[in-house]
Amino acid sequence: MKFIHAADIHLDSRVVALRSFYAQERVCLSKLQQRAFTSLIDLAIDEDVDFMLLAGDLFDSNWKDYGVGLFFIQQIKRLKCPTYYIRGNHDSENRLIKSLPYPEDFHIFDSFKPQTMLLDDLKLAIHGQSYSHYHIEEDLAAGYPKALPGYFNIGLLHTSGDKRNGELPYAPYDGKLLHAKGYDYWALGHLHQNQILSENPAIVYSGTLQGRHIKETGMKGCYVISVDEKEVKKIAFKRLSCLQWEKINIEMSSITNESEMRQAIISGVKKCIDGKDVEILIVRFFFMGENQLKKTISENTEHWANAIYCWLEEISDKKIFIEKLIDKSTLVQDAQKNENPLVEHLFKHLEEKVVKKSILENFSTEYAAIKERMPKEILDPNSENESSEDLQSQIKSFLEAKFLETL
Ligand SMILES: [Mn+2]
Repeated sequence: MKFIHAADIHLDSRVVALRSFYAQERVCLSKLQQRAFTSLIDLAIDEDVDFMLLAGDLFDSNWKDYGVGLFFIQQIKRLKCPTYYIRGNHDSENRLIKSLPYPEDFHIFDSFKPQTMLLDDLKLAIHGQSYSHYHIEEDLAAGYPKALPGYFNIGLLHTSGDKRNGELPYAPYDGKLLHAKGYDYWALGHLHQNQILSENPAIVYSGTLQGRHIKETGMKGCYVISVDEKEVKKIAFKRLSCLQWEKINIEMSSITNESEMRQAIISGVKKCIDGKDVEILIVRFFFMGENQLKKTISENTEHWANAIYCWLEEISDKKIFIEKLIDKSTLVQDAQKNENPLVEHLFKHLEEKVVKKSILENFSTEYAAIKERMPKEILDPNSENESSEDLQSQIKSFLEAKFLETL
């Protein structure tokens, strides 16, 4: 017997994460989500699995139109095997208002009590419970029945993890109790990173099919599980993502010119793509350590971003995008200047993620010029706008020079 365990597909999520400022071409991430799902169905057909499990968050929220539902049904109908699905927090019963008639072989678990579905010819029992609403704080697994003797028992569960790891918001389970149920395989959903928590019984998070933002780095996909004589023989990870998010650190202490920067960038990117079948790579670069260059990276982000695009053209025909450049390096001369306690005090305020209006206004002429070019949300101290960090760093360098002149 062979089956697929997938979860957290978030099929309808509108993913716009790339800043068009840098990118020469925009990537339509939602189309790529659909491609990853098509690959999942292709895999199920190629592997000739007996059934497929979807452990929640198949959809991100109520569909904005029926397009995503029709796409899903068209794909799921290609399968020659049944699919078993529990709703998670994102696609809980009260959140998905729109619906379509699903194929007969697509089975959804109840949300008001645990339910067991049997496939007698495979001697298979699947236990599960859907989410009725977004926040389920109770331990759903505690209510699941004991393993059915003589059957291969699977628990389908959408959960943020083991209670013993602290306060967890979504149906946390008790690890001991999970073992005590006597199941053979626990198919978990909710965490987007694939991981095998235990082998006997198998307790497994499949992760998402494809990362949607920079917090979801690395390869994503699903597991194909082979069972023989009611025993799990193999849990094989299959990559399904066509795009990959990565974070790359560039150590600035050994870079003294552009050519060395080029080498560092190229070798960092090569490590991410060499030997991997990545079609699209989206990178966030972090510049760390002591900056030997005359200027900070953030003083000339546009130049560096475009220089990186030129270097990447040389090494790969893959599509590589810069998600963001984050400068955490310190200029060597900065370190000397900062010995002045007054300057240090000023910088401390600026680094507090809030542009202190009162301080800035002491430099009213210079500040007025910057302010003109500043997006409104940056000036709002409650804003969480991501570009504010870059901008603050630019302001910091500019003010540093001006401030030292006045001493
Ligand atoms: Mn979830």
